Amino acid sequence: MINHEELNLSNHDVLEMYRLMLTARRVDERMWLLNRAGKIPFVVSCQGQEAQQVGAAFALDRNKDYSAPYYRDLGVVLTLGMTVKELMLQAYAKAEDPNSGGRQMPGHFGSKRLRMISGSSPVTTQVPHAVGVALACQMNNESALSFVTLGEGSSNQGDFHEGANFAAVHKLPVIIMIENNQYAISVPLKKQVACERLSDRAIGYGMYGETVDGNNPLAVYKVVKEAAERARNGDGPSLIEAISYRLTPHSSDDDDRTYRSQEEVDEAKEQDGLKTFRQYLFDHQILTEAVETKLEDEIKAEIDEATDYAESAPYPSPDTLFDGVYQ
Ligand SMILES: Cc1ncc(C[n+]2csc(CCOP(=O)(O)OP(=O)(O)O)c2C)c(N)n1
Ligand SMILES: [Mg+2]
Repeated sequence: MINHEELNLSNHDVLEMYRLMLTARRVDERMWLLNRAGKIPFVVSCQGQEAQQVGAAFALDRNKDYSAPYYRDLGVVLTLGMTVKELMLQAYAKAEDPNSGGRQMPGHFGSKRLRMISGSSPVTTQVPHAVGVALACQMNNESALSFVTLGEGSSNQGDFHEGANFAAVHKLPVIIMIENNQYAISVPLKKQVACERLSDRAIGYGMYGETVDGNNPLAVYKVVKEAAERARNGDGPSLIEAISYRLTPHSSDDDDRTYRSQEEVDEAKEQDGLKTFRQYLFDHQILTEAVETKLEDEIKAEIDEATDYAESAPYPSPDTLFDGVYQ
């Protein structure tokens, strides 16, 4: 594995990366429990994708860049500053949910405070939106960039092509990251695309493209950091493909046993970035059993508190039903 010191990341930085990855995983696991207990309506998981999400978001300027995350991006939004309490308020669809006041489905992130633009359910619509934000950055001479993610299946839709083409023509400061988790619901990668690497599509648009191991947060950090430098230097957009594997069913309403084998999932679990990065940190004596126990305890306490808070928080009042809706 690439060494964090070569990337100018301190021991503290990589432990923080791991804390964010672990928090995303534990929040996700709690949401499944709450869903199966009938307390929250829906879960769409980040499990298996935390490494690429945290690695990428860690490479952004968290004080000025804009983002348009997609529904699995728990790791991205936590890294950018969304709190566990805010995520639980969203999962319970409570009035205080800052993403949409309890109106959107879970996983539709948005935060004015964090410069995160609100997403829609039709997949890939966030790409032209993020490209528009990058155009605004360019027109306003801002040094900020725009970061957008999507699934590999969604990269076959027209919105992706239109956004990518426009971004390359105008050399816009945008990073488009495809989170290739090898499935689009029940459709495996080989039935989605014929090209070898999704980043090869960058050639057709005239932009930089690179494929990276999405299970390795340091490798993803490196390519996103370089893409951010290109964007800020006026060298235009980048298309990054981060490869990992979706460890859970598509959502809490899906049964993946109908289209893939348990052996395949078990094999992918061996490559899980959370597991391999944990080992990396142990090998470098950054993580010890004592540090890990403390980390797990702190995360559990934070999730418990957020769950209790969200569970007892009020739902939006029916009087506000038409707020924010064009009539
Ligand atoms: C335009 C549109 N078509 C179909 C859907 C239904 N849908 C939701 S997620 C999804 C699969 C997307 O797969 P992928 O892009 O690989 O992302 P993943 O869920 O694997 O992260 C589909 C077809 C949708 N939300 N929007
Ligand atoms: Mg996918």
